[in-house]
Amino acid sequence: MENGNSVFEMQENILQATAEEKRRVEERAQLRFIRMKKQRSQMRERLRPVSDIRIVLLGAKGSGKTSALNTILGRESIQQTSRTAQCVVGKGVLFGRQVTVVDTPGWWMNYFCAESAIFDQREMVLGLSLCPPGPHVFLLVIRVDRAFTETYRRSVQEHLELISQHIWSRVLLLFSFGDWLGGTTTEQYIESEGEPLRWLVERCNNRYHILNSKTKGDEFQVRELIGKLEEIMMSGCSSGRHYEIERRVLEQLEGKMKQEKDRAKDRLMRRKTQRQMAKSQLEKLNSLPEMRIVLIGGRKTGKSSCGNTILNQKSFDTDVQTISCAEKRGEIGGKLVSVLDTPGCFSVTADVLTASSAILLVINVSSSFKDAHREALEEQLEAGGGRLWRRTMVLFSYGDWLGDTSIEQRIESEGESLQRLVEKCGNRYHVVDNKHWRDGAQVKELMELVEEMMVEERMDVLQGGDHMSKSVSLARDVMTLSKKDIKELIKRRHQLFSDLPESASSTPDCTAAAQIVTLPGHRARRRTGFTIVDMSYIGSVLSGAQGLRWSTGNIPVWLSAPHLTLNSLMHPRNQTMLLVSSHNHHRTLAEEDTISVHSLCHPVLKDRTLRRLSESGGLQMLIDQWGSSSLEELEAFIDSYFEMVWEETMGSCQDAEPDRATAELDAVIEEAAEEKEKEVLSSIDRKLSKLELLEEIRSDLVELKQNLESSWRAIQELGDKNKRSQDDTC
Ligand SMILES: Nc1nc2c(ncn2[C@@H]2O[C@H](COP(=O)(O)OP(=O)(O)OP(=O)(O)O)[C@@H](O)[C@H]2O)c(=O)[nH]1
Ligand SMILES: [Mg+2]
Repeated sequence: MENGNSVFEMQENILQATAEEKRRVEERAQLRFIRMKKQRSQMRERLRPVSDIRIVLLGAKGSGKTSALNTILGRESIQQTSRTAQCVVGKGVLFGRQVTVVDTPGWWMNYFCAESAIFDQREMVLGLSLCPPGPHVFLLVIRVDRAFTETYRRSVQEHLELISQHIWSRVLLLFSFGDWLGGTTTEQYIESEGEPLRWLVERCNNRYHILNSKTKGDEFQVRELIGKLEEIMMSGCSSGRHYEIERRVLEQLEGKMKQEKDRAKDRLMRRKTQRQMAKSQLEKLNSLPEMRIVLIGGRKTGKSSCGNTILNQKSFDTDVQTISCAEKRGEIGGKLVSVLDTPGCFSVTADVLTASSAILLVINVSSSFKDAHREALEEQLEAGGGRLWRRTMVLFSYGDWLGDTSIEQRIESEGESLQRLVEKCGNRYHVVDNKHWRDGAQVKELMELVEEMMVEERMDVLQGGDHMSKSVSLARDVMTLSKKDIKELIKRRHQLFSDLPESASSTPDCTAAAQIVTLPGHRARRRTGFTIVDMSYIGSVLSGAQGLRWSTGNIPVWLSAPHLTLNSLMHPRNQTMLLVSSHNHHRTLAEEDTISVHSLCHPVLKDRTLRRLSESGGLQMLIDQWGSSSLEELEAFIDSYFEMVWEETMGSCQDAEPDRATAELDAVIEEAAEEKEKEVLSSIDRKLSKLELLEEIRSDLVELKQNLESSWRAIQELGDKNKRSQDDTC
């Protein structure tokens, strides 16, 4: 055994190389020290008494700027609870000089300018205006306990040059956490740290100072620093003058800031009003017994951390990159909440969503947000068909970054990309600080916001609105109705399907109570679909045995007022509040009995035509008509057909979902489920066989298309050849 005595022996050559490097560092450190002393003595010759020194502190986040301010001004250093997000100014009299120190917000040490938030970039520049008419010196604070990498070097250079490319003649490097060095001299540290730091020291013309903010009352280090600052003030081009930011630039920045503040106020007001409206809607519904949250976002935006904060436990791993979806559950304020964490850039597809799924787009508030970020998020969300925005809100992570600034200020300053995204989410947003993940108040508010967000969809479902949301969320909404309402709803739901042909064929009868209002076309389109309530049917149910028929005939109608419940609907007073779409009314009546692609794509006829189609098995007839239909019609037909399958399947599942209901509700739902079970299963079988047929036709069409394309190419080639030979002959 080479190392038989079990003592670790270093290889001789490594030892020699290390000793050699140490000797070289020592040599260079001595040379640097001598150079520094020489430069200082030259500058001291020009010293004149100074009565006023204005300083701006610059540096990455956590570099020790605020501690440096306190040490310089001889203040008690208190443990910082929040980040310095806006510039702070401190003043004091030191050794007979009036000293002003401006503390500025730092940037992430591994971020280049393009990655830093606009607000932070601008705040750093605006710091100069807090020590009018301008600073004499900039102190660039660098921690000595962190490796100084090339990335950090570039990040420092880019951020400082935001102020001016000529800033360097006024910069002094202030090494913080000086106690870390122990017996090592500053020069030895500089020489051993590597090329990026040496580059920076040279850029600052070999000006540096070490500060130990842990030693209280060490006046010597501050006196020495003030001396060095005065030397800079007298040196080279500055010779006593201060740096002044261009007045025009300053005015522009301040003007922009003011506009943003005003817009931020408006946004906040708008959000408050929206929330009030949603809350008043929510009062008419019971609170959701459970909730599902899907976290979506780019890489390293804090999705998993947000999941942990929401569930108030370390459910998701934040030390490693998330590479697959994971769902965890917990209870928040008596509500069952499940959170789905997803990998960065995960695309939301329908299969990961359930009825009460809310989507939170996680955005790191400490980073810049550009068009590319917005487009990526939009792509992620629209992978599922693009209908998810109404149940989506923005969740800003890194709330601790905001310090004493508001999220609205950030949204307004970051630019159009972020504003557009927030608007797409209906101006719904929230901030969480995952560093203080035990703070329950932030989660409580988030839960409220999510519930408010879902209210619109739930109301739509109850009133027969958006067909997609209805199919996935009716089950939960049923739970929030009173028991009487539930019975009524299930009864009517069944009746609605069986009774429809009868009500459709009956002669409409005008009553004075009904007032018909026409909806604009675009709203009508949005509202049509499988969940349209046939009011002629509801009218007859509500009016009892006498069989009151509403003047709507067989035209589907929906409720105008979101607050209407089934009970209120029964009240005669509300009959005047029913809306009806007369969209293509004449055509509806003329075509009501025809099963055609056209009638399927017709917003009003689609519902009933589909039902007839599924009953009659007349799919083949329709397929035969495709040739004469437009592509849009064909697409609409396929969409409709799938929706129908989904709707009927989900509808029956909802009826059969017993575990979250009360005993009475269980009984009602079970009864309904049994009734429907066989019918639904056989209906699914029938639909599956039709889907198979569709698939076959699709592959036939693909083949046909390919054949046509190759024939077309061949014809073109032939034509070209003929033309060429004709040309040759000429
Ligand atoms: N200071 C602070 N750090 C945070 C916050 N949120 C997340 N972090 C940190 O950011 C890093 C990344 O957080 P993750 O939650 O793993 O981010 P992710 O989006 O899940 O990352 P991927 O799954 O890899 O895409 C971790 O080191 C977190 O501690 C926050 O609000 N404040
Ligand atoms: Mg993760």
